[in-house]
Amino acid sequence: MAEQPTKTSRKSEQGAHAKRRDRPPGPRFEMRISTKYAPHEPSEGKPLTCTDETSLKPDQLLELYRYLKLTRLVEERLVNLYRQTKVVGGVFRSLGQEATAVGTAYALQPGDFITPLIRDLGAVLVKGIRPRDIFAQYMAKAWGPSGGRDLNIHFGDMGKGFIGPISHLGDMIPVMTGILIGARMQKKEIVAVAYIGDGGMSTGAFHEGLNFAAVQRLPLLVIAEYNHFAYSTPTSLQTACRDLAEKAAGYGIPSHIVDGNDVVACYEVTKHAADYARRGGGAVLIEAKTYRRKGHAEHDDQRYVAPDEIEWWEKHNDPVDRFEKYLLEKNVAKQDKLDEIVSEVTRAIEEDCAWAESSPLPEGEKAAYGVFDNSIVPPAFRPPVLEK
Ligand SMILES: Cc1ncc(C[n+]2csc(CCOP(=O)(O)OP(=O)(O)O)c2C)c(N)n1
Ligand SMILES: [Mg+2]
Repeated sequence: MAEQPTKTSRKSEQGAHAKRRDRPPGPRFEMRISTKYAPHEPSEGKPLTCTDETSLKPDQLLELYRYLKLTRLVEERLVNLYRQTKVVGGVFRSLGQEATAVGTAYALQPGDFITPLIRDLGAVLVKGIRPRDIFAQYMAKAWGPSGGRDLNIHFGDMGKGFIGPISHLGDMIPVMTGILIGARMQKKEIVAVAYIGDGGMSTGAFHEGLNFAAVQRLPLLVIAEYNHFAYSTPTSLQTACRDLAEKAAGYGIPSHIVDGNDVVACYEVTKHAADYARRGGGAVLIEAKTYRRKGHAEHDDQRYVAPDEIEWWEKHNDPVDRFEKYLLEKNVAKQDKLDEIVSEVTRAIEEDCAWAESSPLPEGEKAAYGVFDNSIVPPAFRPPVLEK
């Protein structure tokens, strides 16, 4: 007959289980929100610039400036194309929040992965996608990255670490979690960044994905863009939290609040979080405080926005103006150097746009190919009986 466990041995067994359940060790509840790079009021009425504390070298700062201008000017060109009815679908601007996408993506290593959303064109450009691909994609041209099958930033480039997003908000969080599990199995040390809006954070997929990443201690950085709106819904009607960063406590992961209009702060905070994640610390939530100065897309007349609000942000808290002031005040460059960068960017955009405009539209029947793996699923054509 098997020996009955004594009271003491049952107790020690429970102790072992309890120990295993007690992961990770540490205090029971700790709100780990770093506000080192959070927005602050301008001192003595001085205009805002960028954070002083940076490890970036002058060449890198100028490269950041180039990406900021590139993002803004590519989008301006897209608006022109839209007004000429050359764009298929909508144009989604990141006007006023370019520093978030550019600064965060610039902190990554070439092998790291991102999945952007519609306000993150800057991150796509930092990852090495050329403006010509963006123009051709928005115009649904045959030479575009999806060959006219999809629009705007709905394409990807695995080689460059750019996972194309699908429209369903929140769903890319579990996808990036899967990418990181795959990388871990292949013993690849990469970090992945998933961008999400204040609206997208209210989805079930966001919660499930981030919870799993946290439990698995995966190096996932979630950049939560607090830009005050989801379509016309203000963030105050989206969440009862004051700061999106508070949500990290529910997953047991650290979070940061960063001034999303300070490109240097966005870089620094992401660099710090990426180092932590790469060292095995696990997932991090970074909330970038910013403001969406255009409507959801070009068709949106923003009638729901309070009077003068957009003008206030344009005049007092524009990320490009702030960084220009910073570069000039810190003597990183003189005005003529900045003008030279803008001329070069403008020239590149003209060339790339002309190339994209010269592309043909795709042939209709080709759209049936390359949607599924055609070695498994044959392309679907309309049965002749329906043609009549
Ligand atoms: C699950 C899901 N619900 C609704 C939509 C429709 N939709 C597309 S963008 C958008 C607003 C998103 O707001 P936010 O997440 O704050 O991002 P922002 O546009 O401000 O960058 C909505 C509701 C969607 N694509 N997916
Ligand atoms: Mg939003």
